[in-house]
Amino acid sequence: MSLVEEFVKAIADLREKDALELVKKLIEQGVDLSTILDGIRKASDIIGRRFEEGRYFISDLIMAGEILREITEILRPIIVKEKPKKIGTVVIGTVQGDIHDIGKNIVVAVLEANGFEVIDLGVDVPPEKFVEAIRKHNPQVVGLSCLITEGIESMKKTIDAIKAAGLKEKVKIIIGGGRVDEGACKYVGADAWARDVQTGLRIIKEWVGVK
Ligand code: B12
Repeated sequence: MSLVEEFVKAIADLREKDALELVKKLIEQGVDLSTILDGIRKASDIIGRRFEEGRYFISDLIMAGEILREITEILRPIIVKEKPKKIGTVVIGTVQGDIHDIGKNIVVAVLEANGFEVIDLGVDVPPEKFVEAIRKHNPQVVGLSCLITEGIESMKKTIDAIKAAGLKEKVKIIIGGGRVDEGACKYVGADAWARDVQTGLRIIKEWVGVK
């Protein structure tokens, strides 16, 4: 089994100590961030499946959340190496009804590391908060995160509120997280969607005119 596979298994089996040691080893060995993030995604999917099958309970999801949060903290220094020149502003948040934030926090760190000023509105963010933040911070891009099915409806309500406030022409909107796809993107009226941070970063950079 490769070190990455061991890492995926340790997270999926909720072996906290092993998972944290393995992520440190992966960093030491120079394994790139996208490979590590891909491993985290695979492990999350296994955990999610075990939860759906009734093999894991809510307490296990909480444990998984804690392990993933600690891993993100260990990864932070390799994401944020130095302060780059500012290339744009992004308002981001997890939509109303959804409290998942580990993936969003990774997106925030990666955007900041690439020169974006990020206004992070947190979790369970109502549509009017997004509208208020767009008026206040004048971003080029708005990012909506959602991991649960109900979140799709919240994304639609958020984008409808942005349109109703007459602000849609001023911003590009990207949706992200495990539940999004092309269909969801069309349904909610977003400009783009991404299920991983690298794709999201590429799209957002294109929007602000940076390669
Ligand atoms: C950990 C976890 C939790 C933790 C979250 C802790 C936290 N602070 O976030 C806790 C215990 C709180 C939790 C609660 C619940 N959870 Co939960 N949870 C998970 C789990 C196992 C991992 C999520 C995670 O952090 N993954 C790791 C990160 C790094 O990945 P990510 O979030 O996908 O982010 C990446 C990309 O998606 C992308 N991205 C994310 N956001 C954005 C935004 C933009 C703009 C862009 C560009 C990209 C982007 O970039 C990130 C990095 O690459 C998932 C399983 C899964 N497959 O996702 C279930 C899962 C999301 N949870 C689920 C459920 C059902 C729940 C609960 C309803 C359980 C319950 N009965 O109470 C509650 C929901 C509460 C609520 N109202 O939100 C379901 C959702 C199913 C569905 N279809 O709706 C899942 C899929 C598990 C499953 N298969 O059943 N959960």
